[in-house]
Amino acid sequence: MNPRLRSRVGRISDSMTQTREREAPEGRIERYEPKNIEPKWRERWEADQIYKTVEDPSKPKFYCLDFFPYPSGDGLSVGHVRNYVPTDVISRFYRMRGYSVLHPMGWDAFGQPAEQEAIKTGRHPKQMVPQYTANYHRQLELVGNSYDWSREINSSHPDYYKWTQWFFLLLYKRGLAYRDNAAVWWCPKELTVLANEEVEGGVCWRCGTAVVKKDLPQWFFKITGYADRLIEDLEIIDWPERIKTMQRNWIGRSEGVEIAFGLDVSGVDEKELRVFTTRPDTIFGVTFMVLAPEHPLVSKITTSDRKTEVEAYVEQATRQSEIDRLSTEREKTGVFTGAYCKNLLSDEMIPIYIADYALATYGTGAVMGVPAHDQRDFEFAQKYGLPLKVVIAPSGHAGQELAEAHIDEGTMVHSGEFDGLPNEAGKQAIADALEKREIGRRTITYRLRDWLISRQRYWGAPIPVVHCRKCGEVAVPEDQLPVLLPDIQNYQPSGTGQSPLATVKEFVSTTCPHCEGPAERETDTMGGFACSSWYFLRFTSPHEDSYPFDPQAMRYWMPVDLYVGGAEHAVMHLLYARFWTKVMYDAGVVPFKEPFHRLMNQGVVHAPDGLRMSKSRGNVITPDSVVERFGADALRGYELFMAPFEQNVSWSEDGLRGVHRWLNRVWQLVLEAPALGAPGDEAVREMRRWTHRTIKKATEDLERLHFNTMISALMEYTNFLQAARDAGAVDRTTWDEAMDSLMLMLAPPVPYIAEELWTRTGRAYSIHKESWPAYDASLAASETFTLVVQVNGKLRERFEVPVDISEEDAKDMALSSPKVRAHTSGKELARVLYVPGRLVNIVVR
Ligand code: ANZ
Ligand code: ZN
Repeated sequence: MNPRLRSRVGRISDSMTQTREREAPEGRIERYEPKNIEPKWRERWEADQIYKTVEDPSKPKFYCLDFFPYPSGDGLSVGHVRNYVPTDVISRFYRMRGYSVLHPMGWDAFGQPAEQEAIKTGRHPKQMVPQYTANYHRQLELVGNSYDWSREINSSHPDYYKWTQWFFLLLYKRGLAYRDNAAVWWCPKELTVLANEEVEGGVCWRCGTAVVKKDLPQWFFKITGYADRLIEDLEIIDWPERIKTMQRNWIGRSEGVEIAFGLDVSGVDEKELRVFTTRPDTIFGVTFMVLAPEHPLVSKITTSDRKTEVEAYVEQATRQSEIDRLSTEREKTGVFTGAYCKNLLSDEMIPIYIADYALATYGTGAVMGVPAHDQRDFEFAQKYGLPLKVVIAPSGHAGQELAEAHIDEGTMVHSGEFDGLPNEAGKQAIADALEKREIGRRTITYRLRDWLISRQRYWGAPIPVVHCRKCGEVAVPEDQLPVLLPDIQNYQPSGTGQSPLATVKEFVSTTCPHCEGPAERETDTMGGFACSSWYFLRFTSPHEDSYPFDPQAMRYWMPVDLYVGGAEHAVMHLLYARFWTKVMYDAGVVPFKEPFHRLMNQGVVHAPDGLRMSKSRGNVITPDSVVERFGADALRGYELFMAPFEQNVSWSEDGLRGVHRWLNRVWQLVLEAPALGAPGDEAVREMRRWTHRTIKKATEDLERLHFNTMISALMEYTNFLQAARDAGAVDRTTWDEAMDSLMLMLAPPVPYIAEELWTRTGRAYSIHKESWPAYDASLAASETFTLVVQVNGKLRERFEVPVDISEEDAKDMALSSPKVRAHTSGKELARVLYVPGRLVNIVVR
């Protein structure tokens, strides 16, 4: 909790103690008892279907979506609730403001996590999944979330995965799904393919056997074909900068040059060795060459006296994981092949080494070693006694001994005709020279690899392809979908590296859709990330059965306006879904390029001890236990109040109790009629000002997803009303206005108590069908000033803000304004300065 909030809570709980002492003896009013009201409303709302989606084309729409969960056997913790309650509050808020709101829920039920858990607990996933989803459903209803359950979807149902297969075919037809051999980890003892995560330090995590890389046919989606657009379109979406950066780095676009070095080894056909470099300006500083151990030239060029050593090195290197090999911490190792190549610009002969820090799958699999200007090369050269040649002079320090590589800018030296050029210009000059002599060409490489989608596993959507002896690979025609996942008892991985489906004769043998001759079905299934790459479309019309979605409904609802989930999905799901959407856009299936307009990552809730909640630590807090003791509203209120939405926080029982006490006070305040009379003008004005200011604050806070400050504003408002009531007479109109406003503002965050108080005070069921209260700007803005926002000295935005606005709020408002974001997004924030009472000055680079 930030210090500012803590001091507010301090004030609030002080006044709470006083109030409690005063109220205790009265006893006229029934106690606030969540257990007596929450189940009742839950049933009533459900029976009346008050949250059913209304698709009204005359209204603006708001599509508010949570990452659809994989329902695990442990059920939801209060950490998950931190994701689902805020989106529920937003959905309720937009509904009250007259929007058509789509707020659905469904289950990411296919894939490895479910299958793994089924194996562990000795059940069949088909029986296990419905139990788990039922429990999630129950818990989400318990906390009072307003989903339209008639739109519930489940990715493991045939009426869903039929369309996952349909999208596979769409990619296939567009040349974006293909089958190719890929090197995968293989355990020679268990005879099974292992995922990257299942290999630790070169051995199988289960049996400890040294693993090997094996070439097996696998299915891929060609996401690399979309690399540039996946980077470019980050500019048009409102996502956390952190996630955008992770995606950019994951795609890893590098502009550089591919350079040929001359090769003249007797008996070897290849006459050149190509490297990829982003630093052509350092070419005169090359003192060795490094090939990846898997490079196809290794076995050809190695001289006979080096063979034994080289083979031994290759053997152990291929067992290391890519992550280990790339680690900068690790000591560099390698071995000399005995062969040389020629630097065609300097005519020098360069010794060729192999080393595991060169990756076979990046660039050309070969690196030109420039120890003076690259740190990895520097360490390698130190270890193997290779010479250093400085070719970029650090300004003023030419010729000095280097303690580490000089990777920064400088002037070119010892580089022939290029001497004296600043190295940035030198990059271009050398690239030009290489291109002119046809020994190099400018090129772009990416870190991103094609998306490996096939799993030799049971619990997934079968890949809709058959293999025909005559026609080869044939796609299953759309009208034959779904390819049903057969019911089998032995669904465990087979140990042969093939999917368990391969043992099911009735499944495998089929006829070719093309020639009608005998054919065999593909037995691989799709990994779960295929299912989650389009589910947001399905929610727009989940019962449509002639197409993945109803195009009209899709056009009305999409794109998703607010998407909320954990940051751990930054480069998998969030990249895959963007890729599929672009493919759909190109195919004319959807009219937009990006599926999720705005993305937010909720903060993590840690256990009270500050550690991650986990079953093994036994520190998981469930919503069930909290609701049982304090009610769902206290749980919701506390989840919203505990910290800014995107900030991590530790669970605190005291914090929860504080919110519970506040709800008690609200209960008393609303139900205990004040002494009515004729107060003075000033008192009436003061109360109305508080009412309208609070509505304004709550409205703006919800628009900006500042749930914690919204709750604290409602707490302060409660304090004020209590004090005003206790101080003397209140007139009926002003009090009713205050009560209406208070309850209506409580409806999104704490829906049960809001409904109970609303109906108890004679207002008409249901408060959740009412409109959000409007505020009178002149009353609300009585004590405000115009806050000006500048970006790099230019005026970009103005706001009317309260005179006592905090520095933090002023900066937040400035930075979250769309007009300001248009000038800051994609750039680095160098400075944000607040001049109280005047302006926020933002400097970006
Ligand atoms: C010479 C050089 C000199 C390099 C220098 C850097 C600095 P990014 O920016 O990530 O794309 N490289 C090329 N292929 C590689 C491979 N298969 N495995 C490991 N490293 C490889 O990195 C590009 C740089 O990574 C390339 O530029 C190359 O080293 C190295 F002062 O070439 B450089
Ligand atoms: Zn055929």
